[in-house]
Amino acid sequence: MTAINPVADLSRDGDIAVLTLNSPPVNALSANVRDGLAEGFKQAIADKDAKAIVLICEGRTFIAGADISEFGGAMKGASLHDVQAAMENSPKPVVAAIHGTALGGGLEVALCAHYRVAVPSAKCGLPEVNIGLLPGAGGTQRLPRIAGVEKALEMVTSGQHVPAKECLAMGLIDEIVPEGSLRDGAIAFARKIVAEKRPLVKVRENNAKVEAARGKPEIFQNFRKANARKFRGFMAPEYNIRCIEAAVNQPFEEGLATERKLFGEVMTGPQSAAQRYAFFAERQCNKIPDVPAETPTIPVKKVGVIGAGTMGGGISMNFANAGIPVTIVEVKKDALERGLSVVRKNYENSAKRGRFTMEDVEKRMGLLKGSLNLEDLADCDLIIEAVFERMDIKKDVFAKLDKIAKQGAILASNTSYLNIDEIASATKRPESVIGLHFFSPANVMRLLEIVRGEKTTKTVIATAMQLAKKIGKVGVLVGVCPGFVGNRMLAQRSREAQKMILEGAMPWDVDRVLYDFGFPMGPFAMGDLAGLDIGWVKENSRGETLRDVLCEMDRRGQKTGAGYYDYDENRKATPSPITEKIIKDFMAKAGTNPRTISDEEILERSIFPMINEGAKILEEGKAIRASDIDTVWINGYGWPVYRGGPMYYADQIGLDKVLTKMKAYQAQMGDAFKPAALLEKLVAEKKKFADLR
Ligand code: T1G
Repeated sequence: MTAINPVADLSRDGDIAVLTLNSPPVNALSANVRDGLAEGFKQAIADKDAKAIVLICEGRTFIAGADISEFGGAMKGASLHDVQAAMENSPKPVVAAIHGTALGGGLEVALCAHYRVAVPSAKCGLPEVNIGLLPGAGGTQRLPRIAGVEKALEMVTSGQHVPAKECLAMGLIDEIVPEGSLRDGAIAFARKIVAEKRPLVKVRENNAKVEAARGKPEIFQNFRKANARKFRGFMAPEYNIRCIEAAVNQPFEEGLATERKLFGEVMTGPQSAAQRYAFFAERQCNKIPDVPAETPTIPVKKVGVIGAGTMGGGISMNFANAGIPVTIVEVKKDALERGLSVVRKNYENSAKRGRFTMEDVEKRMGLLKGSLNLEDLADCDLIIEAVFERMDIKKDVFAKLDKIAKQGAILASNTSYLNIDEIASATKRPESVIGLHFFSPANVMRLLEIVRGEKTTKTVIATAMQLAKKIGKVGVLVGVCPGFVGNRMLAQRSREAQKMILEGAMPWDVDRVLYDFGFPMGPFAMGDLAGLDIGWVKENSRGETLRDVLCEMDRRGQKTGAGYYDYDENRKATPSPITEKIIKDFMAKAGTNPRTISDEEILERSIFPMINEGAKILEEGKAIRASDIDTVWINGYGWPVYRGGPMYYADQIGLDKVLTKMKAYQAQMGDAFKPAALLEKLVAEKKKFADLR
């Protein structure tokens, strides 16, 4: 075996050369890896006793893409394009051996091999769109030549990881080899194609599938139309589509040039910078300064959930999806049965959409057991309470759990803003109490705010963070304060939204500005969706607020066909003259003369107080870093990922601008806009939130 460089070595198995990469954590195409590939292929091709070459990787995965951490800096080392050319023009067969996830540049390298084999658990994808890019090493030109235009469009704009079986069916890989025997399987395959004198297949020369789509612009028009809502505001999906169009309408080399030009545009644009920031921000959340990575964790083999309502059911689904059995406890039989039937319906809907089979539904439902007795949770490793958002009820539940749960069990509350320390005080084991704040719908939203109490142990925290990843959530560790991070900042935006519609803006003005900013919907449309009567008690309602009046009129949101908006039978919203009149009556009663509020003011008053609250959260140590706050808002509240998150956005527009505006609004509207000390400090020091470590 010859060590080519620290991350690549070349060996021979009989007449087959084997070029092996080993560059943890994911064999990303760093300068070292590209150098190792360039030199490795040069030597393997020059080796006259080697009849074919296998490219394989050690560690968890085949090459998972370009090294994103290199972007933005000067590229060193061999060019990826030269490596690909060497592979494609090799006079002897090159076989890519895939395990884990061959993604981005990794798949683009594999597409320059003459053949590809993979183990059954392997997946392939071109997920550059998720970081605001497009496959910049020929992927948009080669993939449609193998998979066809429609499949290529779907893959490059969704970033999906396609399982090996499907890759085989579409011709993306040529053979599936036994799990755990990738090296032997790839070498045997290489030997076979040498013995059979199979051709040196160059993907770039397969034009049949792209020519079949030539003169059919409707393929692209229909695709754009069908995905307009999903792609709204993003640059990268459209740029990916244009590259696939180039593969259809231009010869290969010209298509490659188009891809290179468009890649340069997205790479240097603001959206990709924000999305690459968000990619690393999400992974930073796992790094907790006082909880080392090697902190021991508690095995969670059985989970208990108290409450089978919307949240309890959704929470339970997360664990069933990960193969972890759940016992769901309710107080009343009909509530339990209703809850379980909602879960079943959710699963069956997913099966109808082809996300999984009916067999999967039964497997998941088989992991969910209903019960009317808390005592049935005695052997659970983790118990999550998802009952009414009232401290007295939660403390009562935790006091009971303290007597029932086994020693060492983790007791978690799904509270969205209540004090975890106070809840923990109802038990004799505060060290085992933690907050697990799921976001509705709990089986869909990726964010999980993990709330550490004063006495929560590092083991419990480390277990919660690990479990978040296992159930496909983005776990962000936050501190105890009303609303933790997300809802505490949301309260700032909600307050200003409610004030602005009593100063002259209408709900649909505020919603439009935030929708155009990139949120999926504004606060009023969100209120109608969730229901305006959450926490509203009819008996106590005095018609003193707009929400009271709307609820008293049974205008409780989409579910009653009217809320802030009027809804038609398809739940299409239109601004309501009834709401407008109620607002005007409120203003008349208050003696307020309506004024025109500019879109700029609506946006600033919605977002700047949130940023300011984020600064206070950092001052108080309720979030570890600014990028954690951004991760909360992107994954829990629909902040447009191409704007990086509220704190990143503030850094981009300039903290001095935020401070100046906050002071101006404070002078006009009072101390709700009083700048946080940290904001003042950073501006004085000409620093950004990103400079905080
Ligand atoms: N570059 C650099 N570091 C990366 C990386 C990458 N491409 N992918 C992962 N990491 C780091 C990550 O930061 C973390 O580091 C560790 O690896 C484990 O990641 C030319 C231009 C591969 C599915 O977009 O989707 O190719 O926190 O926690 O959950 O056309 O990582 O441990 O220090 O996510 O098992 C295209 C991105 C790049 C793939 C593994 N490729 N990565 O998931 O582990 S652009 C991607 C992922 C490109 C070409 C274009 C996932 C994963 P640390 P992890 P995981």
